[in-house]
Amino acid sequence: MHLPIDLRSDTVTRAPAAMREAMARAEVGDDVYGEDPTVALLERRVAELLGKEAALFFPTGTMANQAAIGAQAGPGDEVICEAGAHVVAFEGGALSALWGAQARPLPGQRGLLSAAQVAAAIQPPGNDHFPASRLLCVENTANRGGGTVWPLALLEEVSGVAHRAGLAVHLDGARLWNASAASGVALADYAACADTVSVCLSKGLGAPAGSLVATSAEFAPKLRRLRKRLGGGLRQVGHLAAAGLYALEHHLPRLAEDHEKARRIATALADVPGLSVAPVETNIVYVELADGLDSASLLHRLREAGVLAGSDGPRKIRLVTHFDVAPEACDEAARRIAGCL
Ligand code: TLP
Repeated sequence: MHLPIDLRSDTVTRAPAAMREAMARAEVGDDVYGEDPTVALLERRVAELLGKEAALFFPTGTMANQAAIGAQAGPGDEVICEAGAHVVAFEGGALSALWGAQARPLPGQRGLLSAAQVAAAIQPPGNDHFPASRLLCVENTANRGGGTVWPLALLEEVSGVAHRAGLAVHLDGARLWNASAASGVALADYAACADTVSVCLSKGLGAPAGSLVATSAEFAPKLRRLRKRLGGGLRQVGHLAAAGLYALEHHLPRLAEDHEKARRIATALADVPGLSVAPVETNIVYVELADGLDSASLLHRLREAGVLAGSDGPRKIRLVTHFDVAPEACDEAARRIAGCL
C-alpha cells in the first residue's frame, strides 16, 4: 500500500531519524524554572537569527501569535491586519475571545497591504467613539495570499506608518524562513520592522512542534507571563528544542528545494483546462477551479487517487510542498490532479 502524496500542508512532515536522535540525546531541565539548556540555546539562536535581544519558545504558532497580540492589545483596541491573516481567520477567534480586542481586517493584494491602506485604517486619537488602533499584524509569507513574500521596502513602509502613529507591529513569520529563502533578504531585516516576530519550526522546517517569539529584552517578561497564563510554560521542552536546532541546521538551508517543487507543480498544472494557478513565490500553490468544479468533491476524488490537498473555500484548492515529498512525487501529484477533473 503506497502512502498518499500529502500536499495538505508543510506541517505534515515526520521527524527524520537523525532529528529523533538529536531529540533523544538532548540535555534538558525544567524550563519553567529556566533550567533547560537546550531551549535556552534555541532561544539564543533564534534571537540572533532575527536580530532581536530575546526569543521565547512556544508550543504552537497560534499560541505564539496570540501571546504577542495579547501583550500589545486589549479590550476595546483595534488590531489592523489583512482580511485573510492567520491571526484573525484561523485562530478560533482568539483575538476577541482571549483579549477583547477587535480586528480591523483590510482587503489585501495577495495578502499584502499598502501603506496608504494602513494609514487610512488607523483611528484618529482623541475621539471617544472610536476604538484605539493599537497593533498592526502582518504575515510573511502571507499564507492565504499564496505564500507571498513581502518586498522589504513595502514592509518597512507599512510598519513605519504604524509605528509613527504609535501602534506596535507584530510579524507572523510562521514561514518567514521561506520569505528569506525566496528573496535573499536577511531574516533580521524583516524582523527589524516589527516589535514582536513569531516563527514556526513545525512548518517548512520539519520539527514536530514549536514556535518562538522574538522581541526586546524589555518586552520578553511580559510575553513569558502571558505564555504561562495560556498554559504554554513547558517543562523538559529541550527535547523539542533539539528538534528545532536540528531543523535550523539541516532543513533551513534546503527551503529553496520546496520552492522549486511548488514551481514544478504550478508549471505542470498551468495549461490544464478548468484550473487557474496563482503565481508561486514560495512553497504554496493555490489553484482556482472553473465553473462546474468544486473543491470538496475534487479533494475527495484526489484522496481516492492518492493525493491529499487542502481547500480554501468552494472553488480553490491549496497544495503545499515540504521536505517529505520528492520532486517526482510532485510531478505525479500534478498528473493525478489533471486526471481527476
Ligand atoms: N497554518 C496552517 C493552518 O492553520 C492553516 C497551515 O496548514 O498553513 N501563522 C501562519 C501564517 C500559519 O500558516 C499557521 C499555521 C500558524 C500561524 C499557526 O501555527 P500552529 O498550527 O503551530 O498553531
